[in-house]
Amino acid sequence: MSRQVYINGSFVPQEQATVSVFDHGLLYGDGVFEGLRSYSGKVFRLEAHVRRLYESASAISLEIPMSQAQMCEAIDLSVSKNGIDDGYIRAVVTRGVGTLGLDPNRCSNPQVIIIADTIALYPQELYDQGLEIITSSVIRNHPAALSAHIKSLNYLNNILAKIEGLQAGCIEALMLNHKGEVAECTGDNLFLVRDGVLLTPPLDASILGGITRDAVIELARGATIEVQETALTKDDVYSADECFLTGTAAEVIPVVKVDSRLIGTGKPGPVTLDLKDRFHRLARS
Ligand code: PXG
Repeated sequence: MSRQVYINGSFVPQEQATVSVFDHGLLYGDGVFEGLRSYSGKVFRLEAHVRRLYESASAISLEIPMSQAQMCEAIDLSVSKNGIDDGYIRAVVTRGVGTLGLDPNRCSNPQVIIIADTIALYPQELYDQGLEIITSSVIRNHPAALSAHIKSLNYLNNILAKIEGLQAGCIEALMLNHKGEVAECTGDNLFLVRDGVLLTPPLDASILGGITRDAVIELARGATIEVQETALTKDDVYSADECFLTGTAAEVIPVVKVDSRLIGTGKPGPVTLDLKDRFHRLARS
């Protein structure tokens, strides 16, 4: 189905929604993005996603030529115009057209693009039985090279880890940071359960501060589950009672095997299933 794509203030059929080959988003991955989700036509935590988009842009000195409120409106409008109920929305801001050189100051017209589409969900079986993942040999970018907090159009760090995961037959792969600590997966944050306590790497462990991660931490605390944001090692993962991932597309998904080792009983655990249900209800409330 042809979508109406928002591009720089207008909606155009997707076939006409194009960017220049001189756009630095294409030439250098110079830009930022967000992936959002709508449930029954309402975007989940829209303001938080838009805030993160603007923070990413600010971190790369990219000025988005509209306010956060206008961006929220444009995202809502993209969902309603396309008649999307349960969908996935991609908001992209590129540096715009420049020269064949790096200088971002030669780019003057950031491109603001919003695509609202249906969502391709992971098969139900993976939620029921849990995922198997591997640890990738590709570490997360050093924070002094490219902060994991910036959701930039350059996702090669994650894509290289994803390729390694896929080659091993896994749809997700765990990435460590430059200190050898657990960071996150290629497009999802990671949680463990140990002795009834929920553990997840802190924001300074080279992770993206996931919106789903925030929601799950709030839900756990609301359910009087203790949460600790703390540095974790691969051994903490292997010896955990439970493990799960969080992300906009995946929501909460159990992990039952890491690097061929069974986690806990090898079946999704009770805390994971409880939080998965709580998140499912929150997102659809
Ligand atoms: N870490 C990384 C590196 C991410 O890209 C998350 C964690 C989870 O964050 P949220 O805010 O979604 O809870 C992400 C975001 C995809 C896809 O198509 C997924 C993300 C980004 C881009 C594409 O699966 N996940």
